[in-house]
Amino acid sequence: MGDILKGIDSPSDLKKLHRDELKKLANEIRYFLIRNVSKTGGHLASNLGVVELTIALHYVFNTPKDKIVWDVGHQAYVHKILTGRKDRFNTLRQYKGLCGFPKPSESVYDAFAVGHSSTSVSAALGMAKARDLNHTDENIIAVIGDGSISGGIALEAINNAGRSATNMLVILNDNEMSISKNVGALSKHFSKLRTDPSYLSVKAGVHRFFDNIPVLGKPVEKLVERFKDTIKYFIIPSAFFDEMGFKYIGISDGHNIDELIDVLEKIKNVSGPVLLHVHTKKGKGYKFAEDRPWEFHGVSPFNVKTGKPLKKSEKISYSDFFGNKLVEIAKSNKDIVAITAAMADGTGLTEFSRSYPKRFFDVAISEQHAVTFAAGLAISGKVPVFAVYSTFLQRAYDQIIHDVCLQKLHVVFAVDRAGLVGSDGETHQGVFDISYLSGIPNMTIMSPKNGYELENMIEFAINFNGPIAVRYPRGEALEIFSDVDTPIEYGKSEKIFDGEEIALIFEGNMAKTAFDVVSMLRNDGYNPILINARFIKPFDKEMLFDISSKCKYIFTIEDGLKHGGMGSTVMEILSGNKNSPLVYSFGYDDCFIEHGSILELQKAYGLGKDYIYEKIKSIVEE
Ligand SMILES: Cc1ncc(C[n+]2csc(CCOP(=O)(O)OP(=O)(O)O)c2C)c(N)n1
Repeated sequence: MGDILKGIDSPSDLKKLHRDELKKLANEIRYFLIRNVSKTGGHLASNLGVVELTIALHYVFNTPKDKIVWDVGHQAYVHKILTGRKDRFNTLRQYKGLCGFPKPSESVYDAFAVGHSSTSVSAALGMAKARDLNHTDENIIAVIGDGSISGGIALEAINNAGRSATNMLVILNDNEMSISKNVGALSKHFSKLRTDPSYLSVKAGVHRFFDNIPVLGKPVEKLVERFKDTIKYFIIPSAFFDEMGFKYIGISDGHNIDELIDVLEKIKNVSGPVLLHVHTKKGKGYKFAEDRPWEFHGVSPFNVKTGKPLKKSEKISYSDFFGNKLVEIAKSNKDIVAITAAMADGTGLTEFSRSYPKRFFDVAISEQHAVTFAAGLAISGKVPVFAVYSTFLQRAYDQIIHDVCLQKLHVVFAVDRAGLVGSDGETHQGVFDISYLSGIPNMTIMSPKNGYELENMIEFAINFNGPIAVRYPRGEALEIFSDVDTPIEYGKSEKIFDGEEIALIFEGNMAKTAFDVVSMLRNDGYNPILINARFIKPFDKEMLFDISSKCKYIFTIEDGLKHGGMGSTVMEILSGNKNSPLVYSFGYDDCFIEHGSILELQKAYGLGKDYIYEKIKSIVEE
């Protein structure tokens, strides 16, 4: 750790440094970030891009009294390092270690819990309104990226904030990137602001800006002159933000600490909503991340010298199985269109986007829009496939109900990262989708036991007619039961082993665990039936009534919440049935699940195979 960084245990230590030392500190932080993230994995490129901005914010503002609300929060590592957590930084994203996102229960410096995008302006406006009602005087700052600002909720908040007289600062961290290159009209507007000389009317801009600032008053001209002297700085109009009621100020060089500190000092006391547009480089200071920022957005442990991952898996991920199959089917079925909300790489759609650019839509971070857009495509005869992570689809709940399911439209939801995802933690664990999708009329939900079954399910979903979701987990696809390949029939499960007395019904990703538990029970002389549910909705009632007549015990195992999950469905179907077997469901309790490795978390939260085996034995032998 560098000498200056060693001495920083809180922002008050930072404030004692001279400006020259801040630049050295920025270098030390970059070195520290690269070294640590190369071991723990995490979000590297976005953090390298905000080193100077974060230093300047903590230098100028008084946190934790002043509140910094990070959008998404994946770029808050530097903030964590400066706010007393550098010594635990080697535990980042590990079980019981530091969370990879801001978390108020971890530190008073984390003003708001986050992990999903586009919430910062709303939360900051709420805090600002509460401050006004409380007659206190803290500053409220939202830091939002050019990717996240296109999310519907962010635009709703800007619309609301821009017409209130509330003091708040929104910093637009414009690095021209979402995870991949940013897309959309707003992104184009930002690029125009950065590059179009006709927008750079410095003098007029300076006058316009300060003429509008009540607290600064006179002598405006003198101030303007000083301002221009101290900062090499353009003040240019943004039609969009101006019209939305913000005092827009930009564009500031996000890697020039002096400039950032000067501008933040100046606008700190400006009244009303202000937007500061900062231009940064994603991956700044680490060549590999600057060259390929999308690869260093979220990384697994890597070799610092080569930029290459330490472990390269030979196995194919579920996302790849999905993406490859879709490319193949789309060759003959020209109605297939694919949609992503800024996650083409993560969801396995990159090849599709190259093969069928006209049938591929990156709609930017806008999951709600993506679903209703898909509904529009479906009602017009196309077969839209929306590939989306389980937790990000939560954003679009009403769109799924109101725009897709109500009209029984054929939209395919490829629900990636379903089940535990591990180190991203609470905000990203995909444990809710079975519960939130099951309760919607007309929705079908499937879950594959391995990569090959995922391919068959995608084909089935494409040829289906109606809303249909296929949920599958993060990472390498299971290969288990690859020799068991019965054709998929609507609403039918697949019997893997016949047996007696005990039945285990698993969903998708729990195939391996269920198989291991069955093997352990067999060693004890039991002969359990093993069922692959395949369809979580509609659930296979015929199979259920059949095994109910043969078994004394039915155990369900799912990578999701118990509440409203597959086990609940089984109990509901059997409720009121005389002589029903004892039903016990394995899944997650009613709680949020922290970060850690998937195996650690499964063990800690009741889905480890040993726990399941012991529990089954204790019930059966009672
Ligand atoms: C609702 C939601 N959708 C998708 C994501 C996944 N995601 C995390 S960061 C990110 C890109 C954000 O881009 P930007 O705001 O410009 O920040 P940058 O990483 O470029 O600093 C995306 C798509 C998310 N966190 N939340």
